[in-house]
Amino acid sequence: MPTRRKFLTTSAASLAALAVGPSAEAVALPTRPVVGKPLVISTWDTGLVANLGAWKVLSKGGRALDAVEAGVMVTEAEQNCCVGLGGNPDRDGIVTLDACIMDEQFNCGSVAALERIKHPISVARRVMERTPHVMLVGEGAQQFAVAQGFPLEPQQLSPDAEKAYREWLKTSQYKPIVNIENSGSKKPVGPVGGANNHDTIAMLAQDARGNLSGSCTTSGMGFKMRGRLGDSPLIGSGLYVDNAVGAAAATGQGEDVIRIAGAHTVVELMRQGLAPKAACKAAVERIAKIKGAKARDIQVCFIAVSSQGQHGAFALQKGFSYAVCDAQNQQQLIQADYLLR
Ligand code: SD4
Repeated sequence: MPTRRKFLTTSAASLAALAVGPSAEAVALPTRPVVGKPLVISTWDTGLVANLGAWKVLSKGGRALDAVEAGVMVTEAEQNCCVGLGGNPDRDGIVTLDACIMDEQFNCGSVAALERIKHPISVARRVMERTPHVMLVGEGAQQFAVAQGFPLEPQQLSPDAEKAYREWLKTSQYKPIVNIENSGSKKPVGPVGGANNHDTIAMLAQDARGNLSGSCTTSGMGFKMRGRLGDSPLIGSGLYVDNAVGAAAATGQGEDVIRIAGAHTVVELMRQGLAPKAACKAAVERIAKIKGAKARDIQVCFIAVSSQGQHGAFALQKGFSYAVCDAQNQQQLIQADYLLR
């Protein structure tokens, strides 16, 4: 492990202190390593609690696909979080959600611009498993979700989103904030610091059989144009899994992740022999080169896991953290290395 990385290792007990609402129930991690290599990593500090949801599946020998769905569902259900229906709306005041999921056999599913559904990740999985398609958007995605038995939630903003939207309406300027996730503009959630301000969670898992899967779910950039999609629901941009090579996922300025088909690029770089962190770094460098001086206005971050179970991450700017849970090290929040000094 590079010495520059600062590790924050927390026990399951101290993670209980992070608990917010019913979704953040503490899970006792096994005291002995589980046979094989279960591992889950996810973006930002909210990943710590989400990883526990995934760990419930992985620690019982469950499938990586089930783990990455269960893990991000924890965050989607969080009332006080920007991921899911608690997130910031588009500029018309409507929350629209994007999500995708991919398994170890190149099966994938996605929904985008989905309204009033609490668990877009589960709808994405249904698209994967129960339709001949990969992606459903907007009204069609919602119709499918309802037909599959997902309840329609009320169309209303969370108190925090309502407040943020009213504030935004004063200028109506679309100006994404670098590291909004860690800006502290919302209530701090616990001893790891940071703020409950995430609009996205991406998660990658490897199960005891060595199979990889990934998920990504978001309310997208706050106050975006109506109909705007970012990288998060796009297989190859926000998420990609090739079981023989590795898995990667992105968070940050979606437009710039899309420009380089980010997650797929990271996986292809691993295929060429780069370790996960080096592959993430090379992808970030590609974006920085494209953006030039404007790179300082954005944040882009990648996480990756190789088929051998190594993990790594890299960000354009300081301030990105990712959460890791494995049988050996228990829970860690790792401050990712970054390019712009
Ligand atoms: C998007 N990539 O919609 C998402 C936003 C994000 O941290 O990841 N923010 O562009």
